[in-house]
Amino acid sequence: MRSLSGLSFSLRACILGLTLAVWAGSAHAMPVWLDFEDGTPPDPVDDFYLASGVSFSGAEWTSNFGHPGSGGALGIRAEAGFAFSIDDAIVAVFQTDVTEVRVTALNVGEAGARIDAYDAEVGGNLVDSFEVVGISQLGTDEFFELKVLGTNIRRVEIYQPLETMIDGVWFDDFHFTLVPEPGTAGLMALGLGLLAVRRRR
Ligand SMILES: [Ca+2]
Ligand SMILES: [Ca+2]
Repeated sequence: MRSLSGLSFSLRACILGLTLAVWAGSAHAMPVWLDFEDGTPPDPVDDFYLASGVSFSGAEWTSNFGHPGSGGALGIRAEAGFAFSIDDAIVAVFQTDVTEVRVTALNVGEAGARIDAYDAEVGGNLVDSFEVVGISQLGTDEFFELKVLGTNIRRVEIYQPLETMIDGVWFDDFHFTLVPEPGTAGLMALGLGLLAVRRRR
């Protein structure tokens, strides 16, 4: 087998670039955590976290009222109110693909709480879903972490799957893991590879 030093400069640069591209794609998945402590109830969340890679619709800030499961003073709820259906779901659209989404659901009772993950900003295929139902009617102080996994999640919808008039829920601590755009990561890695080869000459 030929040694690496026997290969041409451009081939070495190419190998290094490809190696770095693989490394960048696997190692640079970026976890993001929104604690919702930086808003004002009852403002809509909308594009407040766009710089973090996500935009919301149908969501507004709420007090956590000190309930167990709270991460700090504030969380989010549906703009339709604490009790809401899929028609008024909280929708989060990600700027790039994400691999994992987690959110804490507070005071989950008989109407439950559910998260659906899709592979497109609108429509698309259902990638994963997670549903919980509380033990008591109102679910006071019952909280759960909802979690969905996939390779290409672009949107999640969060709602109460079972309709009742009085059991409300709200949410806190929204986590997701961003996957870097392959094009960007690959170009960056190729650039780094060429720089590394130049420095070695
Ligand atoms: Ca919080
Ligand atoms: Ca409830």
